This record gives sequence, structure tokens and C-alpha cells, in this order.
Amino acid sequence: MKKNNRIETKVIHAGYHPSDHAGSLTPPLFQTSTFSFPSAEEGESRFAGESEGHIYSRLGNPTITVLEERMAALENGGAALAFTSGMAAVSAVLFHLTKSNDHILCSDGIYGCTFGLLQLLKQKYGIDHDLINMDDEETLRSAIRDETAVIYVETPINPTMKLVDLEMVAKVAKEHDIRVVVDNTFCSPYLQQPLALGCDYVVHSATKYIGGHGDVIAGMVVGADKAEMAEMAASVRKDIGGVISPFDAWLLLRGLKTLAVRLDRHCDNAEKIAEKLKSHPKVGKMFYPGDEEFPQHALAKKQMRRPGGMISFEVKGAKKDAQEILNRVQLIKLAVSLGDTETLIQHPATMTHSVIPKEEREKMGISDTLIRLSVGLEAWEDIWADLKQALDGIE
Ligand code: LCS
Repeated sequence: MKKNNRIETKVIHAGYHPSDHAGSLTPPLFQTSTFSFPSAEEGESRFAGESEGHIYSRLGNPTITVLEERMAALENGGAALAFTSGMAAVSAVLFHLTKSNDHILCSDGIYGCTFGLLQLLKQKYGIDHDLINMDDEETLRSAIRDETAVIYVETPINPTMKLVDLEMVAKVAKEHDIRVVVDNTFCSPYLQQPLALGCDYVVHSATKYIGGHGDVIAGMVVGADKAEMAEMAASVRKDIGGVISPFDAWLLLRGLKTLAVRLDRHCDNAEKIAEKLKSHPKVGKMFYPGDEEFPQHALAKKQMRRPGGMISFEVKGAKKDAQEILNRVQLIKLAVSLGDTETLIQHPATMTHSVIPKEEREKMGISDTLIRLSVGLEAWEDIWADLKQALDGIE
């Protein structure tokens, strides 16, 4: 396959050659834990890294390799590693890049379990962190310490949809020799490519848009530098061991084939739903990068191909009104997760971000009336009809 193929083509072909596998059109599922060696000498040379054959599926498996090569191609990275969950991917990259007493700078909003992981790193290894508003270059510069090893960014931030200017962050980080890790879960490589903007690592909860069908928990790390990724494979991934299962890798490869088609439809539907939500009398503030009044609309246009399928909004009223909307939807499913074919709705303050203390949560912009919607692939008219009846039903 040509390296300069478009992403719509790469999602289908990158990293796989049918001729390597008896012409099988789709990558075969190597559902095996181990690989037999033709001789003791060959076993010795594989363990010594002198020959290329497989050893054991925690160290490498042909189905997983296709997924990793495909994701590296999609993010324009040097190499990728697949993990058993998004959190396994996030923790692997942070273990890889930090040591005791280092410091991590974070965007002022992150997924609840990533927040939990940062507390754990602090308690156990003295790795401190600060969550800061990265809107302004000077604020970012002044928050950097001698011990800062990583800048960790979500953009859009889950669930407030705030954006971080990746080109600016990468530029500042380079001046200080700090690695930038971007959680690209909300966009997928189809909508945003952090490595092309100068960042060093991308992580994904592949559970979301990469898989796309709500049937797998998985994670990915893609690194710009192939040698650094090889080190990570040989240490953190091998010895902490959160490797994806071959079957889950196969499901992700199947999901990825339709990434571009799905994301376009997610974006089309979200555009329609946002337009309707904005003029509904029960809706207060809406947070959607595609909205012309969204404070970072220009940045969205600069670094995202399209605004994505996620919308958050505040309900006029109190927590009980937000909960009532969640109780009234029928077609839309009341569930955490996102990026699935089904439209999902949830209440971040009591669900995905409930582990974050209330005061900190409110600083991030997660109020008790905030609702997060992952717009699915159903007919947008049906999604809206359901949401409208739920909104109309509150006092
Ligand atoms: N990063 C982001 C931005 C996420 O939204 C999630 C999960 C993760 C990492 C962790 O991935 P996992 O281990 O679950 O594959 N986010 C969820 C959410 O918003 N609702 O349910 C899970």
C-alpha cells in the first residue's frame, strides 16, 4: 500500500498484506497464547532478539501486529501498541515516561479514571501533577517545573468539550524537552492528528470510536518515535502486561474499516442535534466545538477536520431535572461510554467524573446540570424526537 494514501483508504488496508496469509481478504484471528519453535536453537535466537518469529502473545501476535501497524499509519506515528483498555494504555505511557518525583502537567479537565491514576502516581511514587488552563502560552510556561516530564492533554476535554491548542503546547514542550501525550479518544485519527502537530504520543480509549460498536474494551498508544515505542514494548508492555487479546484486536480491525464513514455520520448527526438543542427553552449553555458561538470555534477549525459527535449541555434547573431527562429518554440509551452506533446519554457529575471531588469538578466546568450526549448513527430526526420529548417533559 502506498504510504501517501488517504486516511479513508488506510483504515481499510494499512498494515495488512493478504499475500502473507494465504490471500485471506481479512486479517486472520490468531487466537493463540503461544507459538511453537521449530528448534531449540531457533527458540534461543528469538529470545535473544536475533530472529523475528513469534514467541508468546503477550510479546507479539500477528493479529495484534496488523492492528498496531494500522493505527501507527492512521496517526502518522513511528509505531503503536495495543492494550486491554484505554486506562491500560494511559497508565503504560505514563509509567514509560515518568519516574519517582517527576511532575506531570495536565489540561484542566481529564477523564475521571485518568484523574484517579494521577492520584495513585502521586501517593505511591511521589509523581506530582497540576491541572492548568492551557489557553494561554504564558500560563503554560510558568507552570513548567524542572521536574516536569510530561504534558498530558485531552482535547476536546471529556466532558466539557474545551479544546487545547496542540501546536502551541508542542512548541513550548520542545523548548523544555518535555514529552506531550494527547488523549485523542474524542476525535480518532480521522478528525485530529496530534503527532502531525508536533506532539509525541497519542493515546486512545479504543473502546470508543476506534472499535465503534460498543462491543470491546481496548486502548492504544501511538508514538512518533519508533525506538521509544520499542523500549516501551520491551519494558512496560511486556512486564506490566496489559496487552490486548487477539480477538479484541480483530474486532478493532473490523471496526476501523468504517471509521471514516462512521465519523462523518456522527458529525452530520451531531451538527443537526446541536442546532436543535441550542434553541430548546430548557437548554442552558451548550458545549459543542461546531457551534459558531463556541469560544474556541476557531481553534476547532484549525486543528480538527470536523467538530465530532460529542455534545454537552446544561439543563435549566437543578440536578433533579438533568436526572429526569436521563430517565425519560427511550431510544437514547442511558449509559456511559461514547462513540458507539447507539446514541448514549449520561450525567458526568454522578457518573464518569464522580470520583473527582465536587470542588475540583466544578472548577473544571462539570456542574450538576451538565449532560453529555454521544450522538450515534441512528436517523438524527429520531434521536431529536426522543431528546425533545425528554426535554419537553421537565417542569
Ligand atoms: N480517555 C478518555 C478520554 C476516556 O473517555 C476514557 C473512558 C478513557 C480514556 C479510558 O478508556 P477505557 O479504559 O474505558 O477504555 N471514558 C469513558 C466515558 O467517558 N464513559 O465511560 C468510559
